[in-house]
Amino acid sequence: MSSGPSSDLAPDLAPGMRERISNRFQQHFPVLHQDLHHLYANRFADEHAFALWLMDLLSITGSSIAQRPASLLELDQQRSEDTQWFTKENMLGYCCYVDRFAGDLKGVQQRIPHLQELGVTYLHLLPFLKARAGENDGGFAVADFDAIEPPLGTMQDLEQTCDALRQAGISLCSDFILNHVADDHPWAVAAKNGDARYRDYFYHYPNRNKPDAFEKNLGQVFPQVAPGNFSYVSDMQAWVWTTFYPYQWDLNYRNPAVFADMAAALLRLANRGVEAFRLDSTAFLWKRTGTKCMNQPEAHQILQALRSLVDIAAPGVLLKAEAIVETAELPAYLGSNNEAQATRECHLAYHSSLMAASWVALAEQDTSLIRHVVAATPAVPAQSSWLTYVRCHDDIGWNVLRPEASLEAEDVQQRLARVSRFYSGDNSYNSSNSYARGQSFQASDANAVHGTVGMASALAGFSSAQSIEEKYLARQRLVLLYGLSFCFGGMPLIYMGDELAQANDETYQHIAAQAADSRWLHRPVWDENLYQQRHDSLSHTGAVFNAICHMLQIRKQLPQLAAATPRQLLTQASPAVLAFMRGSLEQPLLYLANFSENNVSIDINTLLTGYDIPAQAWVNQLDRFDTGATVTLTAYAQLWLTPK
Ligand code: OTU
Repeated sequence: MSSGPSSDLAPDLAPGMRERISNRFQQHFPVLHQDLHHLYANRFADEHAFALWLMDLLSITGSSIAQRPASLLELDQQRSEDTQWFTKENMLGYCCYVDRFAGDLKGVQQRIPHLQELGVTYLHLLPFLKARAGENDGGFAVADFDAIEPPLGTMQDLEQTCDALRQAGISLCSDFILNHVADDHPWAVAAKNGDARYRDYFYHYPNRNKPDAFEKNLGQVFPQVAPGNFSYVSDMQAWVWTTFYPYQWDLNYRNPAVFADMAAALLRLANRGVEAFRLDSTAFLWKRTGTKCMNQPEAHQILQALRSLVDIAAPGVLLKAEAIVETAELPAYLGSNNEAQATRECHLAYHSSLMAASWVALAEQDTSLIRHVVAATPAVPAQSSWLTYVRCHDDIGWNVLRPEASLEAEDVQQRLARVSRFYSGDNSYNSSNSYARGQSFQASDANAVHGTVGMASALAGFSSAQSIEEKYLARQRLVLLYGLSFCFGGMPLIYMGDELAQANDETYQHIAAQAADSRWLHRPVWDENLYQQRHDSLSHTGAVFNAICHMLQIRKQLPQLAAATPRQLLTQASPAVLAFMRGSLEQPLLYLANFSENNVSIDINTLLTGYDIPAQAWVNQLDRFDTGATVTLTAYAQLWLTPK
């Protein structure tokens, strides 16, 4: 399609570009059409009306391409030629709040050297778009998708920051909060003012009949501070669906205008230079009576339609699903390889079960539960990847592990509650003292299982450690969990402060807008003093920083650790040890990790029973020492073994 009516849309396109765009359109439009038809055709009077709406959406997409800066078109092209770019063994994420990390967006640019020292290639900046005035859930209540939260800078600063990061080989990831908007977003304001068009952007009910019917099956994200899923809004004279805080109004994706407006907002941000979007709360996008209103097929269709649009208009851009759901529900967010019906959805998805289970393994000094999680994790479709992590800005939610926990004899509730108590520093755990110094999140009693808050270092025992031995063990635990996130297969993400073993921040308790939400315990401000200590290997911080950087250096040289490389759980190890193989039988990498405080010996030949791998000598890539057939793992030690 080298000529035709669309020719004057983007007259300055580089040679070949028009054809490439046309190819993308031909490749992805059928899927887009199918998804949108399925979701929305019934909202229109007839097929013709639906087609007109779709044309509108395509024209927005076309203008988005026409307005896309040349450098980003170039990036799109590079990435279409190397679609595995984000799955490589050198990919490393870093996650932080703009203000807490660096003051503002300009400040982020000043911190590029730190990111480069770690080898970061992907920077997730927590919400920085203009947020609701007053309380706003750390920016997760967005008032304007086209403006930056004023203290953090301007749109121009965002563009410059994207640019500067790109020059440094780092992709900027922005949250895109697509499940809800703030109650002072213009759409919500219009709805409150009685504008029928915008009332239909939200779910609202004149009385409690429907809300009560829904509530029978719904969970609660913030049971203490925001119980229930509906809030009465007197201006609307209605109950509005608010899954999270009452000021976060769920968007009504049954309305095609919502989809179109949100897609357009995403494409505008992509044209500013944002290279990845963390799609917040994806599980909640579609509501259906009689269900938990999570993981509905239509939620996946919405994401697949967004993916098609991005593949057409900005194929260099990544979509990352944030769906904190049970292991079995996770893979669908990455699409499927199913021959009959392959689908493309998000490029990346958080592996929250793996994260939570790694903390359970530490607390229990036993890997039974995490083994179930690993066993339940299928290979991901081509060109997609897990996002592996140790901590993030949210609580560690234990409930996602219920299916795996129920495979074992102990009562699920008791077991997870015990873990939760352990991390809040309860000394009655296993008759030994708990080293952890976190807190329970949104739990009203000690036997409720919701989540745990606290910085990784506090949960791993730094804050309580007195002796050199205790400090050493705390470091080992933290490094153990990061090592797992580096080896599992996925893009690992460092949560700001963990690389410096930064402690909890108790000050939130005195800040009115934060006091009710203990997740602020683990959202500290960057600690310049610790940063200055990072090369002092005699300091706590220095030892952790050094260990993390060392693992990352080694990881980059091991193609077995790329996200797409196969993984086999090895079951013939002691209960305290998690073991899996990455790579091929010809070039395997064995990952062995001791989640207990005791020394454990492992016979490698026994471990490899059933695999066609010859008895041979192995080298631990972490220290370059050779090992014999029997290896001993000291407290919380890990080995990354390759054949000698
Ligand atoms: C997401 O979180 C964000 O990560 C939170 O920071 C926001 O508060 C929330 O959405 C609303 O925007 O379940 O899949 O249990 O894990 O709120 C969405 C607390 C979520 C978070 C939960 C979460």
